[in-house]
Amino acid sequence: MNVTRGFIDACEQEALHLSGAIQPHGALLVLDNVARITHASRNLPEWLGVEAEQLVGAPLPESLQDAIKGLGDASGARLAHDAWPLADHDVAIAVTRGDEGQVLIELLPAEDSDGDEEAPSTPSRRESASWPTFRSDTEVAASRETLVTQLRDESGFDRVLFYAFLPGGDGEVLAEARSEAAEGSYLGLRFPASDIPQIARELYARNPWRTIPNAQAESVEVLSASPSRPDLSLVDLRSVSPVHRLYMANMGVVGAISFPLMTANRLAGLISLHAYRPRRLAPPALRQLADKVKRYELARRDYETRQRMELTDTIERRFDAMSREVIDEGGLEAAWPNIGRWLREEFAADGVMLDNGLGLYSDGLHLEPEALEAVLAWCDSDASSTRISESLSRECPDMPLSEVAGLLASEVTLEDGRRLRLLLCRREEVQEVAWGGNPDKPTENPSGEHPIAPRRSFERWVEQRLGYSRPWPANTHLKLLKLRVLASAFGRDE
Ligand code: BLA
Repeated sequence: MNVTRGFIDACEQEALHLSGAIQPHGALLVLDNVARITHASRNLPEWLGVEAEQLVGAPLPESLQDAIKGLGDASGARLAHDAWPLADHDVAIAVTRGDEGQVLIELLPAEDSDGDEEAPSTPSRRESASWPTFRSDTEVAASRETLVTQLRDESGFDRVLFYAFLPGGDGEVLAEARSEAAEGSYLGLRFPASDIPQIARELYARNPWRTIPNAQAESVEVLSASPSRPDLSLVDLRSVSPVHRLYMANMGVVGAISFPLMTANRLAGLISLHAYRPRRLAPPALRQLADKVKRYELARRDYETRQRMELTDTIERRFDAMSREVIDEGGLEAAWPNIGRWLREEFAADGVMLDNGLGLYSDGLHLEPEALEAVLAWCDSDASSTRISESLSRECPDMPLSEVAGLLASEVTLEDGRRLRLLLCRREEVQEVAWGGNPDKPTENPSGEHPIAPRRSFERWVEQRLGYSRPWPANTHLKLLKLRVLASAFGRDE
């Protein structure tokens, strides 16, 4: 049996939102939609001076009733009170509307803290509402550096990582800021997708941040009126998965904060803050850091939209010129020497093949007939009109040995029903990928104390990747979409 696979599957099944427990630095009350307490954390006496057992089934105590006034009805609606007078001191309160209409009330310390000590508060500065205008990829990269450095300075954490996901779910550290306490660098390293299960990614996409002030602290049980556990999807106090606590311990990390990086409503990465001792920030400081991340995100999205528009424009102009050339030459056969060369340059490919239903043209690196047949069958096995691969030998195992490792395939149906197919080919280039630990060993079983545990070593581990081409650039999809501009000209052949 593949033990590692089994373990990862088990992690993917862990219902994080139904842990039935919270982290001990705060307390939780859950109200149903008729404002009766259905769940209460066992540590409530420290906060309200009342036993959790007495609260379950009762209405919300008077001292908190005003705190939930004005909460919207939509799931995910939030209210924040940074200093709410409770008994003899101020607490922070986060109120959230759950998916079933319930009200989630988190009571939190109003001050930042370093271990048992109260930490000097993060200075609260008013940030401007505007965001910068980036003019080049270099400026975007420089602003990532600035962002992680500012987050480290303002949070007092030891290491800040800008961690971006790649198409398959693995992630890469694109920027890093660290204090003297942080040994070694994670910059440029990749981490396997299994380090952050899908269910955790979905939760991070729905919350403004995930905080773990002390991964070593014991969690606190949440008491229920019924056998059902509360849904803690939108509760930041949610207890930490035992697997992730071990992972953090293996990395030497005690305190963590993650901020989501979103692209088109999908989690595209995380900014991850590490502390080597317990460290907790109060909501105003967290909001300030989250605002900084948001402003970077807005600027980046704005830049990408402008880039896409400019690129669409220039591609259209170049594609128009090509289609005029085919028409001027009287058909594809006569124009092919120029068109073939141009397509290779446009897509930075080592070769191109074009089948317009009347003839097959090729230039440079190409698939031999048997390999071509296997690749076309692979293309047809998918409903989409485009296929992109950086490793055909892996994705299309029926293909006989070929020099072609990377492929872009696109098909367009012409007006007369003929199928026009374009295949762009790249040869293999041996690549080195640096991982944070061996990605084939996401787990280890060193002590027997836990059946299996996350890997222990995050040392740079270099993989030589065979059978891959250089990755196709991010704007490839855009170009393939615009190929339709060329299709009718490419269909001409007399
Ligand atoms: C969560 N895993 C996370 C989080 C990060 C990582 C950032 C978010 C919580 C946090 O802020 O700590 C992973 N941390 C990283 C990576 C880097 C980093 C890649 O700093 C790179 C520098 N983890 C495993 C395995 C499993 C697993 C094998 O290694 C199980 C399959 C699980 N990771 C796991 C779980 C969570 C998690 C369950 C959710 C923790 C929670 O929110 O309770």
